[in-house]
Amino acid sequence: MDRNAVAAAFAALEAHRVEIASHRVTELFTADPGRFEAFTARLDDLVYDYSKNRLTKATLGHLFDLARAAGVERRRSALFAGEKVNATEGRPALHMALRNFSGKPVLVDGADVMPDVLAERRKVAAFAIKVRDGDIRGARGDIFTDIVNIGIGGSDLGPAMATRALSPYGRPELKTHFVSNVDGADVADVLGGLDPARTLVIVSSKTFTTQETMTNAASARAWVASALGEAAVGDHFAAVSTRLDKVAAFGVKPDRVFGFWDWVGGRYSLWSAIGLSLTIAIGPENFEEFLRGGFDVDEHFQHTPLAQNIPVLMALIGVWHRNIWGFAAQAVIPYDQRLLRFAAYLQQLDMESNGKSVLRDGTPTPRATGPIVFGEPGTNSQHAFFQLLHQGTEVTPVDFLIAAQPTDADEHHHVLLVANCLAQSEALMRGRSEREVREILKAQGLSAARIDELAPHKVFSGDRPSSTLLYRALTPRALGRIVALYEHKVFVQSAIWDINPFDQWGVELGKELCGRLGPLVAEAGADLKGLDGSTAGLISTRNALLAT
Ligand code: G6Q
Repeated sequence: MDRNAVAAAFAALEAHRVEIASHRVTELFTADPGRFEAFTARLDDLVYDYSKNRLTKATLGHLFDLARAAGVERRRSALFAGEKVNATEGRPALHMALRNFSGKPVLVDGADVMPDVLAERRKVAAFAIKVRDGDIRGARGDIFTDIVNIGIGGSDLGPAMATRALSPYGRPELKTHFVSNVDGADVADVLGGLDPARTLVIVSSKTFTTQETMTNAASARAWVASALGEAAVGDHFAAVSTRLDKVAAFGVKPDRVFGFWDWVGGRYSLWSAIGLSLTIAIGPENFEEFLRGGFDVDEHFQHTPLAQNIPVLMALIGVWHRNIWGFAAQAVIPYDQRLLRFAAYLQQLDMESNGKSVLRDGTPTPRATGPIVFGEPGTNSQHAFFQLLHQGTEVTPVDFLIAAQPTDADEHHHVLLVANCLAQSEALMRGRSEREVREILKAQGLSAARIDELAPHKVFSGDRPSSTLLYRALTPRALGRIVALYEHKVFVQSAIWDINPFDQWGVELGKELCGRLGPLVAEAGADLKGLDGSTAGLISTRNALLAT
């Protein structure tokens, strides 16, 4: 990366912002009838419309200069070549190998990982088919009706998000549940409604040491053992991990242990055996379609020129908003109830990857990095936080996601859903001027005094940026594409900001302090000396509450 060239590209963008700040996006549409075509990019039936953002061809020119100065293409080559791009952990980030259908090898330390990847995928598929067909059953011979995935973070969010998203591809007689929180209410609420004789528990943990997962797995193990006997445990558990030694110690049968590799980061592991619960839910063929969607995007990302490259465009527009306009947050609003967990999934992908304050060389970042990501499906979010998006003092760019057609849902509902989605992005862009408000109120017959009173409250500034991802339907392949688009978007932004998106040291301190506080919380008379006043005070107060 040429830091001077990057600084110069940022300076050029700053100057350019001043030039275009006076143009409203609606004026840009009036001036250019071809704006929609010019500012959309396509990947098969998926369309990325970024025309409602305040930008022009000149803006894109400056952004591509920035991408080149930051060496985005070189970083992309390093990523796909298996270089140790995760330097602080000394690892490559090769989740793309898990969805590689090119037939070409993927090398890690000079060895092709594809034979192992394909063998593990076959093993997962065979196990999933046997569970779905009732060839693998519980200890008493019952067909499994419920699958419980126990995991957290990357070992939970991806499978939970995708299983919900692709529920029409599942079978009603086979339900999937997710337990993640160390809060005992989570495991109790899920297991409370299930019959242990018909339940298969999958313990998903890359490290097989994570406190939450190990605690929940032990509770689930005790639940099975107390209902069916200790000897039944092996028939009701499977595990996914990179630490096969630790899994064996837990007592899972060796042929029910599925592995992956340390070059797959937790938040990128949905494509690996961590997708076991999803594979059982939707079947191996649909899971492969999901993988193919990811591969479509890997090919697109590697071989499409920057100007039509969707993850590159998503990333650059994000940088334009974050660094040049200073917008601190990014909303993601799927108009799809089955993408209920998508924002949570994306929060981890984006905020754990790019929530960093030092460059790859350990020096402080000169500019803002990852935004705060949040969201909820539309239309529900319209009735909750959209007020702030339309009239609040913070401008928050929005990504809308919408399918052209419903999957297994009513057509009439879907027309209303699409209309709502488009109405919101239109409203954010157009706004409503005071003059328009006054005309409307006058036409309604309001008095001049009442119009004066109400008008300021009904004004919308407009020019609030949004992009829309439109795809034919939320199929496994479409979901694979959407997930991989965001993965590469986050990667491109990390390249521009020169940060390591593949580590997550920020989650370690709390874990370490929890290890120290655990015994102090557990033991009523523990010596609290050395703790800060608040922490010690809260422990003592809790003890007092427990004693009364
Ligand atoms: C993801 C993170 C983190 C991880 C969880 C679970 O990138 O590494 O969210 O997935 O902490 O870890 P285990 O899979 O090791 O239990």
